[in-house]
Amino acid sequence: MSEFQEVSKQSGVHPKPAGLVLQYGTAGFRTNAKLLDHIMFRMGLLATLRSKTTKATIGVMVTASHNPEEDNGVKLVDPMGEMVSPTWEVYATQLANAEQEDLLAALKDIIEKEAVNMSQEAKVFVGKDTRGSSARLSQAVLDGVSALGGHSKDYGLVTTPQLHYMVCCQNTQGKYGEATVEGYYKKLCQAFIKLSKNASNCTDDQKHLSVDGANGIGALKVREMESHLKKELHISLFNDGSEGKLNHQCGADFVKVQQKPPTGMEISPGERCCSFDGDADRIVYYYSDSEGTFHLLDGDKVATLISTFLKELLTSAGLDLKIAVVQTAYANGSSTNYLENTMKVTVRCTKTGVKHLHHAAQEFDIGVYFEANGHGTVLFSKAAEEKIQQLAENSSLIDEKKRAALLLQNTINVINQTVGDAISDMLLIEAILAIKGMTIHQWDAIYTDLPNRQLKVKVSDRRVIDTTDAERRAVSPAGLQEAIDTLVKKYRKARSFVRPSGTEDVVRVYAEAETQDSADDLAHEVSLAVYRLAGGVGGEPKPLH
Ligand code: 16G
Ligand code: MG
Repeated sequence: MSEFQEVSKQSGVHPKPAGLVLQYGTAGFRTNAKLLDHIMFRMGLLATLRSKTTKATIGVMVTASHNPEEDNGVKLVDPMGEMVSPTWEVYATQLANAEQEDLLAALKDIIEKEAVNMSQEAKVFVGKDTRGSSARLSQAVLDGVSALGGHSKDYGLVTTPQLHYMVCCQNTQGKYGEATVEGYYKKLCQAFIKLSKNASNCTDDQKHLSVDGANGIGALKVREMESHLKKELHISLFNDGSEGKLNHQCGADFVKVQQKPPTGMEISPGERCCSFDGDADRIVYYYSDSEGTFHLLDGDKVATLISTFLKELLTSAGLDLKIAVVQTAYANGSSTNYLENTMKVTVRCTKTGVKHLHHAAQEFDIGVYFEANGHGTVLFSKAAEEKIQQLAENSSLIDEKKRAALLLQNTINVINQTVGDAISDMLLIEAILAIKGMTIHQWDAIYTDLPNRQLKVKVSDRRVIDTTDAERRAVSPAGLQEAIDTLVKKYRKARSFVRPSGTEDVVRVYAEAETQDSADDLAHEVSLAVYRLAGGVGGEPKPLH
């Protein structure tokens, strides 16, 4: 068949370094950009096959998110804008690791297993971030698509969530919106402006936000969007990529992990600030108080703000819809406690990784999901959307109900339901704060985070650690969970867990407790237990203080 000849020929232009083995990890392939050319070409092939089997458009995003500039990576997007299904993650790994001479066999194996109809048309949307290597690598993806006779559309520079959005719009025949970047801005900004009109007495101060663009794609796109905001939000953009290096000492991951402001940003006391990550699918907020102390508002605080807002609206609208918040083990214990005991909403805990949260959130009428690191969104079931829609269109309603229904309707429109989206989350958070007339300090004061600490431990094989109960308990190696339980008992309000990282060759340790010293000590002691029981390498982990 000629398409296989074409694949053979083209794959010679994108050869695999012999012996190199890479895994489709938690969020796709990610490593040094120099090692990725063949991966990109092959993901172009795979996306084409996926498109043929689903008879829908598939997305391929070239990005390494919050990783350093030198790295790159690729994420596949399924028809409804969600992450690619687990079976196809396995195919991705197989195809990526087939040696050059075995590529056609690996490809044919997938075609056979999935009974792919090769005469079916295929369409693939491709996007890329601002990394120096992204242009070359996204060309390799396009080459892969064309080698198998697929059609592609190159969106060029877009955020990851924008590409997810385009794929969903395309496959729902425009019901979700128009599959253009312009259409994305229009939909989100119109909804944001309608929401903002509900804010009474909003001062210019309240409308101001400082954004750290991580020197990446998010910065470009915020600039592009600004005119659509019609001055309802005044953004000061920092780390816009004009000078600094991508993700270097800035961005959501840096701010969350280091618990300090990014470099390159001026912060006055009480001023609202936020940071995006390198592909703009995460957001965290922060401010510094009058004493200069830094305060971080992470994904847990965002989930609390959004779910409180939605719950109040449901009550005002008289709608009986079940709302839940989905978190991971990393969620601060205070947030879970507040949500369950004060807010009285259902809280679910899943394994780390967006796809797990996303799936759990789909089980509810309204599922708010956020990882503590700032990745998250809100999902509305079809039935919930319809109920809200009906209510918003009902002209006989009294004022309060009508207002609540309209607010819910515009919330649905401002949210990117395909995946966590820093730009969309930012607009929703800004609208909620404006409507509630809330300062960032008041938002922060909803509950107080328990002090916490994260550490990493190097072990010879991190797979010896196996966990259960959404990664909250270790089942192997023997004795580790017992050791953790004993250590946790020494401290007040303490909790700790360990899990093998899905993106780095390390074991991660999390601890929280009543005081920072206790959290630090507990994290250190647990990391020593991991080192001892799970085959630590490279010298014992050092205490932090
Ligand atoms: C990836 C995940 C993120 C998760 C992180 C955990 C997506 C889009 N991203 O970045 O959700 O928090 O991995 O990393 O799923 P770890 O396994 O190294 O701790
Ligand atoms: Mg990201």
